[in-house]
Amino acid sequence: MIDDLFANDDSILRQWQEPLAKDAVVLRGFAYDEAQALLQHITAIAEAAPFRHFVIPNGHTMSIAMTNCGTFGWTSNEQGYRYTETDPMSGQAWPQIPTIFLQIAQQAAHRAGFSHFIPNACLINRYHPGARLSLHQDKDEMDFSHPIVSVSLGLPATFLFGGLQREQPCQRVTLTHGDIVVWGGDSRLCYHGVLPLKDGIAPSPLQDNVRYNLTFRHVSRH
Ligand code: MD3
Ligand code: FE
Repeated sequence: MIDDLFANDDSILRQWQEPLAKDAVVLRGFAYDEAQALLQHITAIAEAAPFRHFVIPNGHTMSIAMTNCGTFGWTSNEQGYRYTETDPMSGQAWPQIPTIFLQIAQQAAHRAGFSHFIPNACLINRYHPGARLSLHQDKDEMDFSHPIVSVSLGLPATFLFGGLQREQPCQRVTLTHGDIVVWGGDSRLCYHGVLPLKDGIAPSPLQDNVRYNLTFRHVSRH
């Protein structure tokens, strides 16, 4: 009997939830089975819209590399940050969000209690060892009623999750291959960041010391 119940699918044993704060939850292992397909799509997206290191308004160049898919893509230069409908490198529209990306984002949002999440932007961050993301808020989407769904792939990272003010203390959360985090409601404008990536050997089929993070967003037309 027990054997029958678990014969064909033990994903229930590899997936659990960790509440982080009000309206924020880690869905451990939730994208693990789809990880290879997601990585193949990232490779294809990067062929059309290559990863690049943006310059930010203080003149520094980001240590993480980024690209996007969706109607809107996040971009930066010395003038400021903004979402654009075309890749400034090519002048072309960003690649479409693959169906499997949309399905995973929607399903994760649903599990976290956000029932009608339809992202129109997917920012893809690439971290090599030493790359980091300093403490910030995500405010460029304009409408904060939609959650953000994040998918981690490859090497693990230490994620910092703070409060609504920069000075508030941060929780440290390790995000590993296949983990999803959903942030909405009261957590949507919390400060957050990523510590410098430690060196390591990423899981197969990533033959590289790399971490990818997908963030699904709903951007309102400005
Ligand atoms: C908490 N990326 O792209 S994802 C970003 O791992 C970003 O690459 C990080 O922060 C990364 O903006 C963290 C998790 C995340 C994303 C958005 C949030 C956490 C968030 C918005 C509000 C609160
Ligand atoms: Fe962020």
